[in-house]
Parts: sequence; C-alpha cells; structure tokens
Amino acid sequence: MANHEKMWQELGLDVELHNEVLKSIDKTFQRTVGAQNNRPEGMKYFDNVLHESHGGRVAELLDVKAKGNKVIGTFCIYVPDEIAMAVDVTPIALCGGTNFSVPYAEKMFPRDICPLVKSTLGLAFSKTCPYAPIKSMAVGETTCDAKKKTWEILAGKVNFHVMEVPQKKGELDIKLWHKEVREFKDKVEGLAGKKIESKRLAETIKIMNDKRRALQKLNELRKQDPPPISGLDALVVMQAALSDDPIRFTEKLNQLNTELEERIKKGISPFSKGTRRLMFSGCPAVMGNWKVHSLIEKGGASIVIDESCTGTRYFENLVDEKAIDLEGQLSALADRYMKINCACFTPNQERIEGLVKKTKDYNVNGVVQYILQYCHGYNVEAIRVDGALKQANIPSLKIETDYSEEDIGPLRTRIEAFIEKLA
Ligand code: BJ8
Repeated sequence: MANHEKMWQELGLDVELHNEVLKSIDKTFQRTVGAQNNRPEGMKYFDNVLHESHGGRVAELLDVKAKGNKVIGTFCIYVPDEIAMAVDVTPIALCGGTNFSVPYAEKMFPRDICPLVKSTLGLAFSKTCPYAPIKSMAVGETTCDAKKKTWEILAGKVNFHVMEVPQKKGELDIKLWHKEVREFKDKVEGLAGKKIESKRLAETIKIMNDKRRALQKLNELRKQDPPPISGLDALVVMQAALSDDPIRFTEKLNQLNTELEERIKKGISPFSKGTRRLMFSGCPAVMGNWKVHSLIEKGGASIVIDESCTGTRYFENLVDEKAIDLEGQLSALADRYMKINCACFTPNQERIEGLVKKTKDYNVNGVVQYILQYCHGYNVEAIRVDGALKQANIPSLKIETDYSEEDIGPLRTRIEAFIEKLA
C-alpha cells in the first residue's frame, strides 16, 4: 500500500488518517475473512479487490480520467450502471462499511441514522475516501429518509443528481421510474459530452447481464450440501462486485465457479455435510462489514444465500436483451431495475414471496434478518417477513446492529442459541 501514498497525497487525502482507516479495515478482515479455513484458491483475487479498493482500483480510475472519461459515485443498486458505461462513464459504489469513519459523520449528522449512511459520509468528511475527489458527479436516490435528506446537504458541495425511486409499483410509479431512467441518461450524456448509441448500450447491457449470470451461477453452487464456499467468502465476492471492473470481475468469477464445481465433485467444503443452512436477509453488508456473517459461521452454521443488496437483489433479474432500439433498451433497463424489492416499497409483497421461495430453493433451516440500526424500512418490514416465515415453518432471528464491535458478545450468544435450536 505504501506505494500509493503519493497518489493519496495528490488526491488531497489525509494520508495519516487514511492509513489508520486501512489498518482498521484490514484488522477486521484478518479476524473474520482471513481467519477462515479451507478457502477456494480463487478467493485470492477477490480478497485482493477489497485490499486494492483504495489503491490499485483508484489508480485505474485515475487512468480513466486521464483518458478524458468520467467517474461517478453511486450509493444504491437502483442506479443503472449500463447507461453510464455506454458513454464511457465509470460508476463506482461509495457505500461505507467501516465503523472507523462513523464518528466523523456524527460531528455534523444526527447519531440516530443508519451506520451505512454515517460510515459513507464519515469517509468523505475525514478526507479518507479516495473516490470523493475523483468523481465528477454523485448519484443519490430517494430510497430512505436518511439518504434523501443527506443528498440535500451534499448537493451544495458536489455535483449531485438524485433519482426518484418510487415507493409503490402502480402504473403511475412505473411511468415515473421510466422518466427517471431517461433523465439519468440525459445527465450522464451531458457529463460525458456524447450521446448514447444503441449498439454500445447493447454491449454494456450484455456486460452487466454476464456479471449477473456469473453471480447467479455462484449462488446455484451454494445450493449444494455442504456448499463449496462459505457465506463469508460469497459476501466478499459480492462486495468486490460493487467496485471491480465488471468484465474482469466476471472472468475471475467464472474461474472461481469452475473451481467450486471441482470442489463439489471432490467433496471439498469449509463445512461438513448436514451443517445448518441459513439465509441472511435484509440490509446490505458492504465492504468493511463482515461482522454478522463471521459470527454466524463461527457459530457453526453456513450462510447459503443472501437476500440483500449484497446478494440476490443485485443479480437476480436480467435486463431483457431483445430490444433493438434505444427506447426499447431504456424501457427494458427501467423494467429490470424496478424489479428490485427494496423495503422502501409499499406494499413489498414481491420481496416477501420471493424470500419464502428462496428458503425452499436453498433448503435453509433458518433465516437471520439483518437490520442496520435505524433502518426503519427493513426493521418494520421484518414483522411481515417473520410472519411469512412462521407460516412456512422457518425459524427466524432478527438482529439489529451497527458497525461497532460493542455488541459482539451478546450477538454471539443469541446467534449460537438460534443455531442450536434449528432442526
Ligand atoms: S435498494 S437496501 S442499496 S436503499 S440500510 S441507507 S435503506 S436506512 S442501503 Fe439500500 Fe438501495 Fe434499498 Fe438496497 Fe437507508 Fe436502510 Fe440505511 Fe439502506
């Protein structure tokens, strides 16, 4: 990492503090991801993506800029990457998963908002986010109150665009979303100084669909008993998906999938057959945040599916590739992104039905509902999720937590007691 110090200095980062952030994230990584046994060889690449997210990847983005192209920062998986990529604009996810930066946000923001928002802002405010000075625009959305009010404050400081994600899925809401997707297109075209061509958009749609297909395949392999990969490693792959170059990512994931198929044939797994199988469901666990996955798997169960934005919500639906003109492609994109079932929607029946179906598809013994503190959408929706799981005879445990390590002891006790009770 030391060789990147000059780059960080030139980006205006607080290099000393930034080194502390990296040390803190690495310590957590070693204690959780790094402490696992029997990991697939192919995980080395994805570990490296996380390690280089503030180093090599930043250097790549600086190269993008040096070629005259733009980088944009995003905070949510509703932003259609394909559209930005079609005008050579590189999207990069900015969500923070480290507790280290939270106090820097709390100097200005209320303490009682979700840790994901605070961690992200704290990295920017403390001059430890290398992407902040690189991006030409940030794209927010209206998925929750904490986010949408935050954008108002950031909009005064950086070039900011907000996409309105509707809260219902009626006819008018769908129309609104289609308009938002087209407005986003106009915005990135303006930024790039060029118009989207249908041929190039077809290519970027295929790039992102290929990435989703590789992630779908990885998750198919997790259906095995025992799964060939831990839930914690599958999470690392997902976290890497949000920051890596998509073509390279897909290539490496396809290689990992081949290795996992071999492991299945040879009966190699981090778990023994019959290990209790859990679904992780709810809020996303972005880079830096491995706490609950690690506690569950150290507690003796395996996570075999993530029903979250660092899981199925990111890859389960493909964009229809049949459209041949720009209008048709934009509609296909809007339709695909509208299928993401975030708890910001009401009612959110599709999420609940899909979640119950997945418990069967992945043959899970129980569900851990993961709620980031102060995330009211997922927290209140947990009541309906719990009700639907009870009807399906699936035990569930709701965990409300932040990024700190203060609650690790009580969490461990609750998780282990839950796993012990599973049939
Ligand atoms: S589509 S889950 S990535 S909004 S956890 S900031 S909702 S208070 S991250 Fe999310 Fe998009 Fe939805 Fe997915 Fe707000 Fe909740 Fe915090 Fe959240």
